[in-house]
Amino acid sequence: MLRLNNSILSCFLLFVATSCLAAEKGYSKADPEALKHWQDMRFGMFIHWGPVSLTGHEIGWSRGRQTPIDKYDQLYKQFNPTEFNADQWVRIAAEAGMKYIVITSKHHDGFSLWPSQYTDYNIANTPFKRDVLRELAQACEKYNVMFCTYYSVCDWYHPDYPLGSPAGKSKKTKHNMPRYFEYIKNQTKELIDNYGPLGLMWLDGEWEKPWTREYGNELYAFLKQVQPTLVINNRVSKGRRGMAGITKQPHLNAGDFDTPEQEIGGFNRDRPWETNMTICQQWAWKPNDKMKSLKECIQILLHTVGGDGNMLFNVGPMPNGQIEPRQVERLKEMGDWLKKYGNTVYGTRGGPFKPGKWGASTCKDNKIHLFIMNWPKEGPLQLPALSMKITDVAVKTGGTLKVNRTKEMIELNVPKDNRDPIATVIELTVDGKAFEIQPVKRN
Ligand code: FHN
Repeated sequence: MLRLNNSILSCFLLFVATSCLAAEKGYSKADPEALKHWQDMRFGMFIHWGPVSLTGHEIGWSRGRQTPIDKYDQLYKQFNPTEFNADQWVRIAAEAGMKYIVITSKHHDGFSLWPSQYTDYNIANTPFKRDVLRELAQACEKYNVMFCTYYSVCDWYHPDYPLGSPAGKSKKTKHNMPRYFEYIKNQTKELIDNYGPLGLMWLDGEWEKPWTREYGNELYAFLKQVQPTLVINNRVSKGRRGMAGITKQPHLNAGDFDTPEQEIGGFNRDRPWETNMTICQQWAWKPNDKMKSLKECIQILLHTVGGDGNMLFNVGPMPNGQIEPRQVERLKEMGDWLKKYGNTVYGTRGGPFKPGKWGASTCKDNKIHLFIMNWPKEGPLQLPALSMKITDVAVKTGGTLKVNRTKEMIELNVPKDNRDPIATVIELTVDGKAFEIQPVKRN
Protein backbone atom coordinates (compact mmCIF):
# COMPACT_ATOMS: atom_id res chain seq x y z
CA MET A 1 0.00 0.00 0.00
CA LEU A 2 2.83 2.35 0.96
CA ARG A 3 4.44 1.81 -2.52
CA LEU A 4 1.10 2.61 -4.16
CA ASN A 5 0.78 5.81 -2.11
CA ASN A 6 4.25 6.86 -3.17
CA SER A 7 3.42 6.53 -6.86
CA ILE A 8 0.12 8.39 -6.41
CA LEU A 9 2.00 11.10 -4.52
CA SER A 10 4.66 11.43 -7.24
CA CYS A 11 1.96 11.66 -9.94
CA PHE A 12 0.17 14.33 -7.93
CA LEU A 13 3.39 16.29 -7.41
CA LEU A 14 4.17 16.01 -11.11
CA PHE A 15 0.69 17.34 -11.95
CA VAL A 16 1.07 20.25 -9.54
CA ALA A 17 4.53 21.07 -10.90
CA THR A 18 3.43 21.04 -14.53
CA SER A 19 0.31 23.10 -13.91
CA CYS A 20 2.34 25.68 -11.96
CA LEU A 21 4.89 25.74 -14.77
CA ALA A 22 2.13 26.17 -17.33
CA ALA A 23 0.58 28.94 -15.24
CA GLU A 24 3.98 30.66 -14.81
CA LYS A 25 4.65 30.28 -18.55
CA GLY A 26 1.38 32.09 -19.05
CA TYR A 27 -0.12 29.40 -21.22
CA SER A 28 -3.74 30.16 -21.74
CA LYS A 29 -6.00 28.26 -19.40
CA ALA A 30 -9.12 29.32 -21.26
CA ASP A 31 -12.14 27.06 -21.16
CA PRO A 32 -11.85 25.44 -24.63
CA GLU A 33 -15.62 25.48 -25.23
CA ALA A 34 -15.96 29.14 -24.24
CA LEU A 35 -12.97 30.07 -26.40
CA LYS A 36 -14.33 28.24 -29.47
CA HIS A 37 -17.83 29.68 -28.91
CA TRP A 38 -16.33 33.18 -29.01
CA GLN A 39 -14.05 32.43 -31.97
CA ASP A 40 -16.98 31.05 -33.97
CA MET A 41 -18.79 34.39 -33.48
CA ARG A 42 -16.07 36.10 -35.54
CA PHE A 43 -17.62 39.63 -35.41
CA GLY A 44 -18.37 41.86 -32.40
CA MET A 45 -19.25 45.45 -31.52
CA PHE A 46 -16.84 47.54 -29.45
CA ILE A 47 -18.40 50.54 -27.68
CA HIS A 48 -16.38 53.46 -26.26
CA TRP A 49 -18.75 55.71 -24.33
CA GLY A 50 -18.95 57.89 -21.23
CA PRO A 51 -19.38 61.52 -20.11
CA VAL A 52 -16.43 62.43 -22.38
CA SER A 53 -18.85 62.10 -25.32
CA LEU A 54 -20.16 65.54 -24.24
CA THR A 55 -16.86 67.02 -25.53
CA GLY A 56 -16.44 65.13 -28.82
CA HIS A 57 -12.83 64.42 -27.80
CA GLU A 58 -11.09 61.07 -27.14
CA ILE A 59 -12.00 59.08 -24.04
CA GLY A 60 -9.24 59.19 -21.42
CA TRP A 61 -6.57 60.72 -23.66
CA SER A 62 -8.25 64.17 -23.86
CA ARG A 63 -8.25 64.47 -20.02
CA GLY A 64 -5.64 67.16 -19.32
CA ARG A 65 -5.14 67.79 -23.04
CA GLN A 66 -8.10 69.18 -25.06
CA THR A 67 -10.15 69.23 -21.84
CA PRO A 68 -8.63 70.48 -18.57
CA ILE A 69 -8.66 67.78 -15.87
CA ASP A 70 -11.01 69.59 -13.49
CA LYS A 71 -13.48 70.22 -16.33
CA TYR A 72 -13.21 66.62 -17.61
CA ASP A 73 -13.85 65.20 -14.12
CA GLN A 74 -17.03 67.26 -13.73
CA LEU A 75 -18.56 66.18 -17.06
CA TYR A 76 -20.46 63.36 -15.34
CA LYS A 77 -22.60 65.96 -13.57
CA GLN A 78 -24.04 66.96 -16.99
CA PHE A 79 -24.14 63.42 -18.47
CA ASN A 80 -27.79 62.69 -19.25
CA PRO A 81 -28.10 60.50 -22.41
CA THR A 82 -31.90 60.44 -22.40
CA GLU A 83 -32.01 58.82 -25.88
CA PHE A 84 -30.08 55.78 -24.62
CA ASN A 85 -32.00 52.63 -25.52
CA ALA A 86 -30.17 49.38 -24.85
CA ASP A 87 -32.58 47.36 -27.01
CA GLN A 88 -31.89 49.70 -29.91
CA TRP A 89 -28.09 49.39 -29.53
CA VAL A 90 -28.26 45.61 -29.34
CA ARG A 91 -30.66 45.43 -32.31
CA ILE A 92 -28.21 47.56 -34.30
CA ALA A 93 -25.41 45.14 -33.41
CA ALA A 94 -27.51 42.07 -34.19
CA GLU A 95 -28.68 43.49 -37.52
CA ALA A 96 -25.05 44.24 -38.37
CA GLY A 97 -24.28 40.56 -37.87
CA MET A 98 -22.32 41.26 -34.67
CA LYS A 99 -22.57 38.38 -32.21
CA TYR A 100 -21.04 40.01 -29.12
CA ILE A 101 -20.69 43.47 -27.54
CA VAL A 102 -17.72 44.79 -25.53
CA ILE A 103 -18.41 48.09 -23.74
CA THR A 104 -15.98 50.34 -21.86
CA SER A 105 -17.28 49.74 -18.35
CA LYS A 106 -14.32 51.80 -17.09
CA HIS A 107 -11.72 53.44 -19.35
CA HIS A 108 -8.48 55.19 -18.34
CA ASP A 109 -10.53 58.18 -17.08
CA GLY A 110 -11.84 56.08 -14.18
CA PHE A 111 -15.56 56.69 -14.75
CA SER A 112 -17.67 53.60 -14.03
CA LEU A 113 -20.62 53.09 -16.37
CA TRP A 114 -22.38 51.10 -13.65
CA PRO A 115 -23.43 51.94 -10.02
CA SER A 116 -20.22 50.49 -8.55
CA GLN A 117 -20.15 50.19 -4.77
CA TYR A 118 -16.40 50.92 -4.86
CA THR A 119 -16.48 54.46 -6.22
CA ASP A 120 -18.90 57.42 -6.32
CA TYR A 121 -17.50 58.36 -9.73
CA ASN A 122 -20.15 56.36 -11.52
CA ILE A 123 -23.33 56.49 -13.58
CA ALA A 124 -25.63 56.53 -10.53
CA ASN A 125 -24.33 60.00 -9.64
CA THR A 126 -25.11 61.52 -13.04
CA PRO A 127 -28.47 63.12 -13.92
CA PHE A 128 -29.11 59.91 -15.90
CA LYS A 129 -28.69 57.62 -12.90
CA ARG A 130 -29.68 54.44 -14.79
CA ASP A 131 -27.50 51.31 -14.78
CA VAL A 132 -26.34 51.27 -18.41
CA LEU A 133 -24.58 47.92 -18.06
CA ARG A 134 -27.60 46.18 -16.58
CA GLU A 135 -29.88 47.43 -19.33
CA LEU A 136 -27.32 46.44 -21.97
CA ALA A 137 -26.75 42.99 -20.44
CA GLN A 138 -30.52 42.39 -20.36
CA ALA A 139 -30.92 43.50 -23.97
CA CYS A 140 -28.04 41.23 -24.99
CA GLU A 141 -29.78 38.30 -23.35
CA LYS A 142 -33.01 39.18 -25.15
CA TYR A 143 -31.37 39.31 -28.60
CA ASN A 144 -28.89 36.44 -28.04
CA VAL A 145 -25.84 38.71 -28.26
CA MET A 146 -22.97 37.89 -25.89
CA PHE A 147 -22.33 40.63 -23.30
CA CYS A 148 -18.69 41.50 -22.52
CA THR A 149 -16.91 44.29 -20.66
CA TYR A 150 -13.79 46.32 -21.35
CA TYR A 151 -11.92 47.37 -18.17
CA SER A 152 -8.81 49.56 -18.01
CA VAL A 153 -6.25 48.61 -15.36
CA CYS A 154 -4.70 52.05 -15.73
CA ASP A 155 -6.81 54.79 -14.13
CA TRP A 156 -5.58 58.36 -14.34
CA TYR A 157 -8.41 59.55 -12.05
CA HIS A 158 -8.17 57.10 -9.13
CA PRO A 159 -6.07 58.57 -6.27
CA ASP A 160 -4.35 55.24 -5.54
CA TYR A 161 -3.16 54.69 -9.13
CA PRO A 162 0.33 56.25 -9.34
CA LEU A 163 0.04 57.98 -12.73
CA GLY A 164 -2.32 60.76 -13.77
CA SER A 165 -3.25 62.80 -16.85
CA PRO A 166 -2.51 63.76 -19.42
CA ALA A 167 -1.94 60.20 -20.67
CA GLY A 168 -0.16 58.95 -17.58
CA LYS A 169 2.49 61.63 -17.88
CA SER A 170 2.04 63.07 -14.38
CA LYS A 171 2.84 61.20 -11.17
CA LYS A 172 0.49 61.53 -8.18
CA THR A 173 2.19 62.66 -4.96
CA LYS A 174 0.34 60.08 -2.85
CA HIS A 175 -0.63 56.70 -4.30
CA ASN A 176 -1.14 53.13 -3.19
CA MET A 177 -0.88 50.54 -5.97
CA PRO A 178 -1.57 47.47 -3.75
CA ARG A 179 -4.81 49.12 -2.58
CA TYR A 180 -5.65 50.09 -6.17
CA PHE A 181 -5.11 46.45 -7.25
CA GLU A 182 -7.69 45.39 -4.65
CA TYR A 183 -10.01 48.00 -6.19
CA ILE A 184 -9.49 46.40 -9.62
CA LYS A 185 -10.28 42.94 -8.26
CA ASN A 186 -13.37 44.26 -6.46
CA GLN A 187 -14.67 46.11 -9.54
CA THR A 188 -14.01 43.32 -12.05
CA LYS A 189 -15.66 40.80 -9.71
CA GLU A 190 -18.58 43.23 -9.32
CA LEU A 191 -18.95 43.28 -13.13
CA ILE A 192 -19.14 39.49 -13.25
CA ASP A 193 -21.41 39.20 -10.21
CA ASN A 194 -23.81 41.90 -11.42
CA TYR A 195 -23.87 41.35 -15.19
CA GLY A 196 -22.25 37.97 -15.79
CA PRO A 197 -21.49 35.42 -16.81
CA LEU A 198 -19.54 37.64 -19.19
CA GLY A 199 -18.20 36.48 -22.56
CA LEU A 200 -14.93 38.41 -22.40
CA MET A 201 -13.09 40.56 -19.90
CA TRP A 202 -11.33 42.88 -22.33
CA LEU A 203 -8.54 44.40 -20.24
CA ASP A 204 -6.51 47.39 -21.38
CA GLY A 205 -3.98 49.95 -20.10
CA GLU A 206 -1.41 47.32 -19.16
CA TRP A 207 1.52 49.13 -20.83
CA GLU A 208 2.08 51.64 -17.99
CA LYS A 209 4.82 51.11 -15.43
CA PRO A 210 2.65 50.55 -12.32
CA TRP A 211 1.12 47.42 -13.90
CA THR A 212 3.31 44.34 -13.60
CA ARG A 213 3.33 40.77 -14.87
CA GLU A 214 2.69 39.64 -11.29
CA TYR A 215 -0.45 41.78 -11.03
CA GLY A 216 -1.52 40.38 -14.40
CA ASN A 217 -0.99 36.76 -13.40
CA GLU A 218 -2.86 37.29 -10.14
CA LEU A 219 -5.75 39.07 -11.84
CA TYR A 220 -5.97 36.36 -14.54
CA ALA A 221 -6.08 33.59 -11.91
CA PHE A 222 -8.54 35.57 -9.76
CA LEU A 223 -10.98 36.22 -12.61
CA LYS A 224 -10.82 32.61 -13.79
CA GLN A 225 -11.75 31.56 -10.26
CA VAL A 226 -14.69 33.98 -10.22
CA GLN A 227 -15.86 32.78 -13.64
CA PRO A 228 -13.99 29.75 -15.10
CA THR A 229 -15.60 30.22 -18.54
CA LEU A 230 -14.44 33.84 -18.80
CA VAL A 231 -12.17 34.56 -21.81
CA ILE A 232 -9.49 37.16 -21.07
CA ASN A 233 -7.32 39.03 -23.60
CA ASN A 234 -3.53 39.37 -23.58
CA ARG A 235 -3.65 42.88 -22.13
CA VAL A 236 -4.09 41.26 -18.70
CA SER A 237 -0.33 41.19 -18.52
CA LYS A 238 2.83 42.71 -19.97
CA GLY A 239 4.36 41.69 -23.24
CA ARG A 240 1.94 43.02 -25.84
CA ARG A 241 4.02 44.39 -28.67
CA GLY A 242 2.30 47.73 -29.24
CA MET A 243 -0.43 47.99 -31.82
CA ALA A 244 0.51 44.62 -33.30
CA GLY A 245 -1.07 43.35 -30.09
CA ILE A 246 0.84 40.07 -30.11
CA THR A 247 2.44 38.68 -26.95
CA LYS A 248 5.63 37.21 -28.38
CA GLN A 249 7.29 36.08 -25.17
CA PRO A 250 5.74 32.68 -24.30
CA HIS A 251 7.06 32.93 -20.73
CA LEU A 252 4.77 35.91 -20.10
CA ASN A 253 1.16 35.39 -19.19
CA ALA A 254 -0.37 35.98 -22.57
CA GLY A 255 -4.03 35.77 -21.61
CA ASP A 256 -6.29 33.82 -23.96
CA PHE A 257 -6.03 35.85 -27.17
CA ASP A 258 -3.95 38.52 -28.88
CA THR A 259 -5.27 41.98 -29.71
CA PRO A 260 -3.93 43.72 -32.84
CA GLU A 261 -5.27 47.26 -32.70
CA GLN A 262 -6.28 49.40 -35.70
CA GLU A 263 -4.55 46.81 -37.91
CA ILE A 264 -5.34 43.35 -39.23
CA GLY A 265 -3.41 40.59 -37.47
CA GLY A 266 -1.18 38.22 -39.42
CA PHE A 267 -2.36 34.73 -40.42
CA ASN A 268 -2.23 32.65 -37.25
CA ARG A 269 -4.21 29.52 -36.54
CA ASP A 270 -2.16 28.54 -33.49
CA ARG A 271 -3.34 31.24 -31.09
CA PRO A 272 -6.69 33.06 -31.03
CA TRP A 273 -6.57 36.72 -31.93
CA GLU A 274 -8.97 39.59 -32.48
CA THR A 275 -8.39 42.80 -34.41
CA ASN A 276 -10.00 45.79 -32.69
CA MET A 277 -10.68 48.74 -34.95
CA THR A 278 -12.74 51.94 -35.15
CA ILE A 279 -15.47 52.46 -37.75
CA CYS A 280 -14.36 56.12 -37.75
CA GLN A 281 -11.00 57.49 -36.57
CA GLN A 282 -11.66 58.15 -32.87
CA TRP A 283 -12.74 55.55 -30.29
CA ALA A 284 -15.18 57.87 -28.53
CA TRP A 285 -17.72 59.92 -30.49
CA LYS A 286 -16.32 62.78 -32.58
CA PRO A 287 -18.57 65.07 -34.66
CA ASN A 288 -17.99 64.63 -38.43
CA ASP A 289 -15.26 62.06 -37.86
CA LYS A 290 -14.07 60.28 -41.03
CA MET A 291 -15.95 56.98 -41.42
CA LYS A 292 -14.77 53.88 -43.30
CA SER A 293 -16.53 52.95 -46.55
CA LEU A 294 -18.58 49.76 -46.77
CA LYS A 295 -15.91 48.26 -49.03
CA GLU A 296 -13.23 48.97 -46.39
CA CYS A 297 -15.42 47.56 -43.60
CA ILE A 298 -16.20 44.29 -45.40
CA GLN A 299 -12.67 43.80 -46.74
CA ILE A 300 -11.19 44.38 -43.24
CA LEU A 301 -13.59 41.77 -41.87
CA LEU A 302 -12.72 39.27 -44.63
CA HIS A 303 -8.95 39.75 -44.29
CA THR A 304 -9.35 39.31 -40.53
CA VAL A 305 -11.40 36.11 -40.61
CA GLY A 306 -9.20 34.94 -43.49
CA GLY A 307 -6.27 35.21 -41.08
CA ASP A 308 -8.25 33.13 -38.52
CA GLY A 309 -9.07 36.16 -36.34
CA ASN A 310 -12.14 37.85 -34.88
CA MET A 311 -13.05 41.46 -35.60
CA LEU A 312 -14.17 43.84 -32.84
CA PHE A 313 -15.52 46.89 -34.61
CA ASN A 314 -15.95 50.10 -32.59
CA VAL A 315 -18.72 52.69 -32.48
CA GLY A 316 -18.68 55.76 -30.22
CA PRO A 317 -22.25 56.68 -29.19
CA MET A 318 -23.24 60.35 -28.95
CA PRO A 319 -23.85 62.25 -25.65
CA ASN A 320 -27.61 61.86 -26.11
CA GLY A 321 -27.23 58.04 -26.03
CA GLN A 322 -27.79 57.43 -29.72
CA ILE A 323 -25.35 55.74 -32.09
CA GLU A 324 -24.79 58.14 -35.01
CA PRO A 325 -27.33 57.36 -37.80
CA ARG A 326 -24.60 57.20 -40.48
CA GLN A 327 -22.71 54.62 -38.40
CA VAL A 328 -25.96 52.68 -37.93
CA GLU A 329 -26.46 52.74 -41.72
CA ARG A 330 -22.93 51.46 -42.38
CA LEU A 331 -23.40 48.64 -39.88
CA LYS A 332 -26.73 47.73 -41.49
CA GLU A 333 -25.00 47.49 -44.87
CA MET A 334 -22.45 45.11 -43.31
CA GLY A 335 -25.35 43.11 -41.90
CA ASP A 336 -26.97 42.92 -45.35
CA TRP A 337 -23.74 41.46 -46.75
CA LEU A 338 -23.52 38.98 -43.88
CA LYS A 339 -27.17 37.97 -44.33
CA LYS A 340 -26.14 36.76 -47.81
CA TYR A 341 -22.67 35.37 -47.11
CA GLY A 342 -22.46 34.96 -43.33
CA ASN A 343 -21.95 31.19 -43.72
CA THR A 344 -18.50 32.02 -45.14
CA VAL A 345 -17.59 33.91 -41.91
CA TYR A 346 -19.31 32.49 -38.82
CA GLY A 347 -17.91 29.25 -37.43
CA THR A 348 -15.16 29.16 -40.07
CA ARG A 349 -11.38 29.02 -39.75
CA GLY A 350 -8.89 31.07 -41.72
CA GLY A 351 -7.28 29.70 -44.89
CA PRO A 352 -6.11 27.47 -46.46
CA PHE A 353 -5.13 30.24 -48.88
CA LYS A 354 -3.40 32.84 -46.70
CA PRO A 355 -4.68 36.44 -47.09
CA GLY A 356 -2.90 38.65 -49.61
CA LYS A 357 -3.52 41.56 -51.97
CA TRP A 358 -5.63 39.18 -54.06
CA GLY A 359 -8.06 38.51 -51.20
CA ALA A 360 -8.57 35.94 -48.47
CA SER A 361 -10.19 32.58 -47.74
CA THR A 362 -12.00 30.73 -44.98
CA CYS A 363 -12.91 27.08 -44.56
CA LYS A 364 -15.48 24.95 -42.79
CA ASP A 365 -16.03 21.18 -43.14
CA ASN A 366 -15.42 20.35 -46.84
CA LYS A 367 -15.93 23.92 -48.09
CA ILE A 368 -13.38 26.62 -48.89
CA HIS A 369 -14.63 30.18 -49.46
CA LEU A 370 -12.52 32.51 -51.57
CA PHE A 371 -12.99 36.27 -51.29
CA ILE A 372 -11.38 37.70 -54.42
CA MET A 373 -10.88 41.43 -53.90
CA ASN A 374 -8.22 42.21 -56.52
CA TRP A 375 -8.04 40.40 -59.85
CA PRO A 376 -4.92 40.30 -62.05
CA LYS A 377 -4.91 43.05 -64.72
CA GLU A 378 -5.10 40.36 -67.36
CA GLY A 379 -6.01 36.69 -67.31
CA PRO A 380 -7.29 34.43 -64.51
CA LEU A 381 -6.48 34.51 -60.81
CA GLN A 382 -3.95 31.76 -60.18
CA LEU A 383 -3.85 30.04 -56.78
CA PRO A 384 -1.50 27.22 -55.75
CA ALA A 385 -2.95 23.73 -56.20
CA LEU A 386 -4.28 22.11 -53.00
CA SER A 387 -3.33 18.80 -51.45
CA MET A 388 -6.99 17.81 -51.57
CA LYS A 389 -9.15 17.05 -54.61
CA ILE A 390 -11.63 19.80 -55.56
CA THR A 391 -14.95 18.17 -56.36
CA ASP A 392 -16.98 21.31 -57.09
CA VAL A 393 -16.53 25.06 -57.70
CA ALA A 394 -19.32 27.67 -57.57
CA VAL A 395 -19.39 31.45 -57.75
CA LYS A 396 -21.76 32.74 -55.03
CA THR A 397 -21.85 36.42 -56.01
CA GLY A 398 -23.29 35.72 -59.44
CA GLY A 399 -22.02 35.43 -62.97
CA THR A 400 -20.20 32.67 -64.78
CA LEU A 401 -16.97 31.06 -63.60
CA LYS A 402 -14.17 29.58 -65.67
CA VAL A 403 -11.92 27.10 -63.85
CA ASN A 404 -8.73 25.48 -65.08
CA ARG A 405 -6.74 23.09 -62.92
CA THR A 406 -3.14 22.04 -63.48
CA LYS A 407 -0.79 20.08 -61.21
CA GLU A 408 0.58 23.33 -59.75
CA MET A 409 -2.29 25.78 -60.13
CA ILE A 410 -5.98 26.47 -59.85
CA GLU A 411 -6.93 29.17 -62.37
CA LEU A 412 -10.19 31.02 -61.76
CA ASN A 413 -11.82 33.67 -63.89
CA VAL A 414 -15.09 35.57 -63.76
CA PRO A 415 -15.99 38.04 -66.53
CA LYS A 416 -15.12 41.62 -65.45
CA ASP A 417 -18.76 42.74 -65.29
CA ASN A 418 -19.61 39.78 -63.05
CA ARG A 419 -16.92 40.59 -60.49
CA ASP A 420 -18.20 41.95 -57.18
CA PRO A 421 -16.59 45.35 -56.37
CA ILE A 422 -16.20 44.39 -52.70
CA ALA A 423 -15.38 40.67 -52.97
CA THR A 424 -16.22 37.99 -55.50
CA VAL A 425 -17.15 34.96 -53.39
CA ILE A 426 -16.28 31.53 -54.79
CA GLU A 427 -16.95 28.26 -53.01
CA LEU A 428 -14.71 25.23 -53.50
CA THR A 429 -15.83 21.81 -52.31
CA VAL A 430 -13.03 19.37 -51.45
CA ASP A 431 -13.03 15.66 -50.70
CA GLY A 432 -12.10 16.00 -47.02
CA LYS A 433 -11.88 18.43 -44.10
CA ALA A 434 -10.63 21.65 -45.66
CA PHE A 435 -9.01 22.75 -42.37
CA GLU A 436 -6.56 19.87 -42.71
CA ILE A 437 -5.07 21.35 -45.88
CA GLN A 438 -1.64 22.86 -45.20
CA PRO A 439 -2.08 26.67 -45.52
CA VAL A 440 -0.56 28.07 -48.73
CA LYS A 441 0.45 31.57 -49.78
CA ARG A 442 -0.24 32.96 -53.26
CA ASN A 443 3.03 34.37 -54.58
O1 FHN B 1 -5.84 53.82 -24.88
C1 FHN B 1 -6.75 52.84 -25.31
C2 FHN B 1 -7.64 53.40 -26.38
O2 FHN B 1 -8.37 54.50 -25.89
C3 FHN B 1 -8.61 52.33 -26.83
O3 FHN B 1 -9.44 51.92 -25.75
C4 FHN B 1 -7.80 51.14 -27.37
C5 FHN B 1 -8.70 50.00 -27.80
O4 FHN B 1 -7.88 48.90 -28.12
N1 FHN B 1 -6.91 50.64 -26.33
C6 FHN B 1 -5.98 51.60 -25.79
C7 FHN B 1 -4.87 51.92 -26.76
O5 FHN B 1 -4.13 50.73 -27.03
